[in-house]
Amino acid sequence: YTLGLATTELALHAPSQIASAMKTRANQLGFNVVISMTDNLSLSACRAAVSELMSQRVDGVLINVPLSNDNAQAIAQMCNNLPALFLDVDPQADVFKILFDPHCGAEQGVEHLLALGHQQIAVLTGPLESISARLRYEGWLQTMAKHNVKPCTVQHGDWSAASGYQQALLLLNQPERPTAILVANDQMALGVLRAAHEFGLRVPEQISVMGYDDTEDSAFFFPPLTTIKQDFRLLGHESVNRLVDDLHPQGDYRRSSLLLPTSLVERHTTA
Ligand code: IPT
Repeated sequence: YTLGLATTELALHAPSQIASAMKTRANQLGFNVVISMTDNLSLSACRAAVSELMSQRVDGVLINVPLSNDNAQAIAQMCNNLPALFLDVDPQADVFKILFDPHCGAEQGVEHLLALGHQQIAVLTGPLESISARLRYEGWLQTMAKHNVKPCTVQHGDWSAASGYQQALLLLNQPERPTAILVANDQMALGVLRAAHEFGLRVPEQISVMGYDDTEDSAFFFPPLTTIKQDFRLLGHESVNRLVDDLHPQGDYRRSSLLLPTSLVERHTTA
């Protein structure tokens, strides 16, 4: 078999680690993976990536591109009889999917900071065109509201370390300084750590930073990053297994979607 992977920007750490984990699993099973990458978050870019895979006669597709419910439906329709597994959609989306529970991850981050006594919490979201960025943001707000807390500032980045740095500079320049920053991914948190350093703020003594992803390098940031782990190796393994099961369903096989848990990894950027 040949599997197709339509993915968002592979220069980002999470999508590249997911692609790597899929390749590893596919190789173990003796399958090939061909990759097509989108260069923006539009529906037409995703359509183009999927049709490029279809023209290479793949047997099934993995779709790691953020898609709203309507757009996921549109892509599922376009795939028609070709098995398609989605990795970046709403847990409610009515498609074949495997996802980390965004609500669980957002809740773990907020509750950790609240348990440490933080009340002045700033948030730095991912790009709001991304469904996962929106769901993490919503989860933060809901969990904070449950504890009668509101974010003291909200900024939006684009997942890159550069955007984390730039947005943190804006955030730290405001008169009311947060005691903690909730960041939607580890790469932006890397930029936040540099900004805090440039402001002469000690992490975690003067400001706490919470990441999201637990990509490979996060344990080597300075200080080592406290974050929410999404086990990308497991995601790669499970997604390939499930897509392959779907190619030639046997016995009483029924296609089943999966919601994976996230977990808090406490290192040294929160106190
Ligand atoms: C998501 C990552 O958490 C984030 O850091 C960013 O890389 C994003 O992907 C890119 O789309 S993980 C995804 C499976 C929701």
